[in-house]
Formats: sequence, C-alpha cells, structure tokens
Amino acid sequence: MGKHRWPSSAQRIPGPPTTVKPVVPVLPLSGIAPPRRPALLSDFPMQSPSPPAGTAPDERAAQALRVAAHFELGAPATHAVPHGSGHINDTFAVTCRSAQGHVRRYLLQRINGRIFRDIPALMQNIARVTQHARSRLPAAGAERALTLIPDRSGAPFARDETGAAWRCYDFIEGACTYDLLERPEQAREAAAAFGRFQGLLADLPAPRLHETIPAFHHTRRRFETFLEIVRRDPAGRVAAAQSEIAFATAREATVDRLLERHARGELPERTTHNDTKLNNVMLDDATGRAVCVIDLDTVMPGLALYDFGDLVRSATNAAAEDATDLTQVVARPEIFTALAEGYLATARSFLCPAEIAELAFSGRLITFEIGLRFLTDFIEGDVYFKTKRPGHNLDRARNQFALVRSLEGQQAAFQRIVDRIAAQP
Ligand code: ADP
Ligand code: GN1
Ligand code: MG
Repeated sequence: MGKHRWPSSAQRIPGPPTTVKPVVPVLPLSGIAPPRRPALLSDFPMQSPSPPAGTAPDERAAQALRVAAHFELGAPATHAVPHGSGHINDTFAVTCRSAQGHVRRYLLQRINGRIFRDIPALMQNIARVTQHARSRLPAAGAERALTLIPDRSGAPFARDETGAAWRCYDFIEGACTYDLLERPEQAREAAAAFGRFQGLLADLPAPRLHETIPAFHHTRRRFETFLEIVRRDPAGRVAAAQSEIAFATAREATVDRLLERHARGELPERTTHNDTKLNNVMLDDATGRAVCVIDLDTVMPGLALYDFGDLVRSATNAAAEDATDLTQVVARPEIFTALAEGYLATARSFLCPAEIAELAFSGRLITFEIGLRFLTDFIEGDVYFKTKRPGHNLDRARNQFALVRSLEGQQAAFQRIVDRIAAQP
C-alpha cells in the first residue's frame, strides 16, 4: 500500500497539532475476512531489540518510536510519549513531522497480550466495528469512529520482535477523556454517546463478534473465580483483605439477577461496548460534546445494562476510582440523573421495558463486579490491572465497595429517577 498524503490543511510547525483534520486511510479489510498476517517487525531492519517488560518509561517510548516506523504514517515519527491512564494497554502519543513541516499525531498501543489471547480475532472485531460505525455515523455530525492505521503491509496490527502486538489509530485532536467527571453535562454526553454506539451496532452484519475476553461480565463466574483465588491465596494476601472479602461474600445473592433474566429471555443479548468508563469516550475541548467512543477491545455480545452500569460506576463517584478517603466516595444523584437522561435519549427507542427497569440496579451490580475484580486481582498478586503502588488494587476495591454501599442506600431514589425519566414522552 502506498503512503497516504497529508491534506494541505495540515498544520505547519510551530503550533500545537490540535486542529489537524485527518485523512481516513482505507483499511484493506472487508466484512469478516481474516486479516492478513501482520508483518513481523523482524521483517524490517530494527536498530535495537525490544526492551523487556518493566523497562523505564523513556526506553518504552523509544521502543514506541521504533515500532511507529512500521505503520503507514505518511511521515517520520519524531516523538513518542506515554499517553492516557488506561489500566490495560501501553499507550503512546506519536508525533510525525513531514519534510514540509506538517505535524500530525497518532495513537500507538501495545496490546496487552496476557489479557487478549487472540489478537487477530480482537483486531478483526475492531476493524468490523469501526467500519460499521463509520458507515452509520452522519457524515456531517461532530461524532466520529476510531480510524485504524494499517501497518506497511496493510495489516491492522504489527508484532514486534518479542511477539507483542501493536496497533495504531488516528489521534483524536481537540478532545480529551476524563478520569473524574467535572460537570453533569459530561455525564449526559458520555451516556448519550454509549447509547448511540449500542444503537449503531444493532445492525452489525453477522456473524457475532468474537468474545475477546470470555464471560467478561458474567458476574457469577467472576464471583466463583474470586472464591477460588481466596481459597488458594496465591500471594498470601487474604489476611490483609478480610473485611473486603466479607463484604463481597455477603453480596453473593445479587450476582445472578441479570444473568437469570437473560436466561429467561427477558434481557436480550446485544452488541455492547462492555468497558464504558468515562475515560473511554472523548469529549470535545471546545463544545464538551462527545466526539468518539474509544477503547473497543471488549466490544462484543453483552447486555445493554453492562454499559449503563459501568457508566454509573465510573461517573457518579464523587472521588477518583482509587481515592483512599472513603468519606468522599458517594454516588451523586444529579450525575445519575444526567446519565439516565443521556442514555435514554439515545437508547430508549430500542431498549425493552425489562432493560429500563434494571437500569438503577445495573449500576450497583457493575460497581460490585469491578470492585470484586480489583479485590481478586489484589489477592492474586496484581496480575491483571496496572498498579502504581503496593496495595493499589485493594484501595480500588475498597473504593468501589464504598460506592456500592452508597448506591445501595440510594437504590429506591435512583429507581424513582429512572421511572420518572422513562415516563416522560
Ligand atoms: P486502555 O485499554 O489501556 O484503557 P485506551 O484505548 O482506553 O486503553 O487508551 C488509553 C487512553 O488513551 C484513553 O483513555 C484516552 O485518553 C487515550 N486515547 C485512546 N485512543 C485515543 C485516540 N484515538 N486519540 C486520542 N487519545 C486516545
Ligand atoms: C479496565 O481498559 P480500561 O482501563 O479502560 C478494564 C475494565 C474495568 C476498568 C476499571 C479490558 O478498563 O473492565 O472496568 O479497567 N478493562 C478490561 O477501571 O479489563
Ligand atoms: Mg480505556
């Protein structure tokens, strides 16, 4: 594939690369055709080998710069810096400068291969989802789909010499993500964007997407895994988490509710995002409007309620997800209201009454489920989520469980909020 040309409107240095309008390279993937074998970076001359895991940030950024050279970027990559605060992948912002001085950024990610075991299937999902979303989003609208940049062989990802898989997206400029909500309007926007996202995936052509992480939101299986890890106590940490273990164990009765309603045919399977935390949607810096739903690794079959539930978990919390002052951890009713209004504005047309009836409960359930996953990971020895300090996962679990308590205490009030909004014409 030849290099795509940059538009003449691309910005000239000096100046921040915030208003660059990207060209949309066409991926050589169509429908469900399996992707071509990604080029191994060892197919290309490399200046130096990949640094091992645990390498200093500068070294990792240097490696990102080397890997960037194998994607179809249109100009040499000159700069790479770690970017964002995701818990799963290694993410870098890569700057490219053309000979004419045009500047453009890309988002380069090393995909977490310990968590995502079938990367070709994962990337096939993402190629299908982004293509479909692009075809459904109004061309004139402000919202856009993520754009995958192929590697030089036309494949949707490349492997480095260690076997790690990397992918590249257009950088969404002039927008950013929020770990902690700043205004209720952001909640409304985020929820409306995820509702729209579910709606536009409703007619994704068959077949079903791959389950990139099997049983991802199967709360019963999450609970059984938790019990098993507690029983094995592989890192000797059970003693340090007694009260959290008791909190979780006491809530076993809640884990089956949505699964049972799904098994009875009352809650339909849909194509859902499954990781709808607030920092997985980009909001425009100037207008505050949702610009792009990102982090598509877990887009797969699921329940609509998983998405609404994770929005409640990540947006209503008045404190950060890992804040240790638990007196600050409360679910804010005005934010819950904004979420319900935003989500129902875009999803009401396809949701069934049983889904609407469980919206308030879903927040409590998913907050519990993610808290349980943080707790399980702490007990297992921090093998899944990235951590920045000892006890980080335990702090997160405590925080999420405090949020569960707050949601439990307001369950009736939140239910009334949903009922009121749903009753409006
Ligand atoms: P993770 O799975 O580790 O959470 P994400 O795909 O969510 O990784 O990316 C991490 C962060 O990088 C996001 O929260 C967002 O701030 C930023 N980001 C991701 N994709 C883009 C993009 N295409 N343009 C600009 N920023 C992005
Ligand atoms: C992870 O990838 P990221 O940081 O957006 C996790 C979610 C959790 C979330 C908790 C693939 O999301 O399931 O809810 O952390 N993603 C995966 O913050 O496990
Ligand atoms: Mg993310």
